[in-house]
Amino acid sequence: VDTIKEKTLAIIKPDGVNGNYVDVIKKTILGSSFSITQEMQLQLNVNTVKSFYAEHASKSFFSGLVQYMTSGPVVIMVLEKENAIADWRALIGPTDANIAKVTHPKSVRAFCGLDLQRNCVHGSDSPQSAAREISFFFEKSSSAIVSQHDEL
Ligand code: DGI
Repeated sequence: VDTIKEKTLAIIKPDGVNGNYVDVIKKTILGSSFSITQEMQLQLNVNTVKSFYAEHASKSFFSGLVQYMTSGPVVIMVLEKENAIADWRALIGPTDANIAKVTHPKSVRAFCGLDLQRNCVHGSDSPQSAAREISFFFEKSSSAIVSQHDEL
């Protein structure tokens, strides 16, 4: 039986990389039947984070979010499996890591996240976001953005 594979974008945020969670998160990903089809480690710059999170530009937490996401290297991956978008969101748990620890203790944000802002990982929230976010980082036509970084 053919299954229809789907792709989503995952980011291990600076607190995850800094806390040495990259290997355990990748093990969790691979142990949950995802394949990692693309991966790179980058130091994001301010303009890239502002563009990536443009939908939140008017929010009170935006400047903190930009500061946080540029505070150290991130690992950006494309994950693939059937139902990848919803399954990765379920695996990472609620946005606020402190809530995740209570309501979803086995989630990724529960074991490696610190709080609402420093929640360790990102996952695309819809097919539209996944398509946009994957091309944002990985399409050749978007290399103008990625080439502003020092790829590590
Ligand atoms: O899709 P999510 O990452 O779960 O959440 P989102 O798209 O609503 O928000 C993007 C990121 O912005 C989120 O991972 C953490 C941060 N954020 C969201 N809401 C708040 C927030 N940070 C702070 N400090 N306060 C918020 O209310």
